[in-house]
Amino acid sequence: MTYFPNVTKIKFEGKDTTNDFAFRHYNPEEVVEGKTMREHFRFALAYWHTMTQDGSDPFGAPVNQRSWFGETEMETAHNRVDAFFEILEKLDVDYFCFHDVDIAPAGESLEEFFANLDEITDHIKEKMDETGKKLLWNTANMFSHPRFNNGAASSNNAEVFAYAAAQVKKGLDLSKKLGGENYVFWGGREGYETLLNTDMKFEQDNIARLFKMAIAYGEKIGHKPQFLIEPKPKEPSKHQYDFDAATTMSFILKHGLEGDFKLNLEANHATLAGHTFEHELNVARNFDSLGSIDANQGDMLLGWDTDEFPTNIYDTTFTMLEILANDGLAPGGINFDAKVRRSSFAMEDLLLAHIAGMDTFARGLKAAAKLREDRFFEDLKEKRYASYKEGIGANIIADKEDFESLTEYALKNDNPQLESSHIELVKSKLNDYLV
Ligand code: XLS
Ligand code: CA
Ligand code: CA
Repeated sequence: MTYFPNVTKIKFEGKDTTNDFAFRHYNPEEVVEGKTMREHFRFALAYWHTMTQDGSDPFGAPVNQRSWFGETEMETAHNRVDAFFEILEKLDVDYFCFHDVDIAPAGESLEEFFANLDEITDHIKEKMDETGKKLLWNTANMFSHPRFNNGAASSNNAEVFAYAAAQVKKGLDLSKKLGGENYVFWGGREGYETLLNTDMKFEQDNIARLFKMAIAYGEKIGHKPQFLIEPKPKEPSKHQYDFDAATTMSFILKHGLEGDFKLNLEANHATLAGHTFEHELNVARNFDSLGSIDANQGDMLLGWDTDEFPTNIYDTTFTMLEILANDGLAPGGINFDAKVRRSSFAMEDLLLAHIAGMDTFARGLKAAAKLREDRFFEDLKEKRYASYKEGIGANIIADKEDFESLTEYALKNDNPQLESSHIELVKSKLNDYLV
């Protein structure tokens, strides 16, 4: 049984190919800066957008044509596993990510949910052994069910905290079973509606409590994936505690979680927070905490999380510059947290959309590598900060000056001359690298 009978394994054919089911820029074996593209990207597919997203929106019914529905929920869940691994194989993608609820039906009780997860992950494990595909990360969906109305670890209700803990424990057990390399926490409901009834400090301390339990449990079972927190400023909650990279780092440092926890950054979440994605990546890198990324893009004209496939070369170039400067993402990777537009409802759009994303990242990588080879930004920044290379500047960064000595200097040199940035020229020259 195959779900994509008309598509064979997608290969690199170069930019002049007329075959839509081919990579035009992504060549997994091509070496850039000493590593193959496959090693640079560590691409992953998101189970939720690929297998369970149905194309519905707040105004309309499901539209996605999918051929994996069976007679029962469990039959559908098993069919999805087969179809998913076929997609991974055909796209030549090595990794995948999932929420617990994406892969198995919730059933009537937590016990039944866990039993369903065990059965489906047996199937996933078989497929992994057969194909060599790997789990980049899994996570617990602690935001969709009504019980999480007021949060999971940050809920005012202690029974919800216990339920969330049980879900994370199960997630770590499954991570161990499947050899997961990272484990993600995204707190969509970990935030608040109004301070009128909210003890923010209490709620945040409780989130840290749950995270410390996760570290302790990982140590206990001898399986500690890299823990990742995924920031997002809003949606579904109005105020989400993990607003952006900087806010999340202050939480990590305040609670002594550094070392065990890094960041999983998503492009569309960055723009929702009023930042560029490269800003978020740069902040994380400055804390030595860039763990993994969720690749997608938002829409400039829409103020919500549209999770579009990344097709903007400018953005992927800046993303790859940060990733190269980070010396890669491993054990993290690039997860396509992206969904096809509602009008792309055909089965094959799942493949075409990922091809588009992978090709756009390949172009970004090549442009970034060329910019680095030419020292485009290095030379520019070196020149811009040149005043710290000698004289008073060199003394400042060598911590040899103080207020008195600097005042003495300023009194004699009270007319600093600035140089123009020529920023339009820089942007115009940069464009030459992108086409
Ligand atoms: C939602 C988030 C979510 C996380 C995993 O906006 O992107 O999908 O990546 O829970
Ligand atoms: Ca995400
Ligand atoms: Ca998102």
